[in-house]
Amino acid sequence: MSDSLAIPAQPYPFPLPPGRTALIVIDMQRDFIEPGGFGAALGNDVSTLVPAIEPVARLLALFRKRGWLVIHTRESHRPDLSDCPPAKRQRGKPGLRIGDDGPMGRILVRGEAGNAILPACAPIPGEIEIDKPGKGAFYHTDLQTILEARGVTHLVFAGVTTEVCVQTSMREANDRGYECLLVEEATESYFPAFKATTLEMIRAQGGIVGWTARLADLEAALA
Ligand code: C5J
Repeated sequence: MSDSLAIPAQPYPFPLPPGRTALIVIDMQRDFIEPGGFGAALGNDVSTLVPAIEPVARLLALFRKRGWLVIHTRESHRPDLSDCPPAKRQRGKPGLRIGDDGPMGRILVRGEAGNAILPACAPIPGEIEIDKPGKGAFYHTDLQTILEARGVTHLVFAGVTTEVCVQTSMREANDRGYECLLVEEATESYFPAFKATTLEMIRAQGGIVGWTARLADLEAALA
């Protein structure tokens, strides 16, 4: 692809075509990153996700500066929970289940305070916001229609958590023919070992799911 930039990445440089690349930021929500949300209700130490905030904000600045497409997702359910299968609501033994009242409103429900994206990573006018009832960004959403309408072929991924919603979305995108790059510092997991393993899984076997790159390398390539 002659008009593409070569981004230093693993397992080999990622070809980034400027007019056809979008940033997709997965679930940088209070429900996952702040105490009192869904992540904490599941017994996780939510502070493990905090290191992703600043790199995600830098990535947003990078794409905004160039006027490139930015998409944000939120894992969320309708207030009547009609899009939340019982298998999802009842899984595990959380302190609070999806739909229960928590300190930031109803857990993982659309429009509640806890469901919002953190101010540091919040969408600005013109950016696309996708509410998704599943882990994957394509499941029961119009993401693919939006990408096709814009002629997007390459996706740069960031967000939380690495091995759940980020990896699921990246695999969905890979199966749909998108070239996918995950920015290493701009994603975190409640389990550091899961993050490390997910990065390895993505880029193993010649990039079976996609590529991973350091934020500084992407910033330098786009400078
Ligand atoms: C989880 C997510 N971990 N956004 N959601 O349940 O990764």
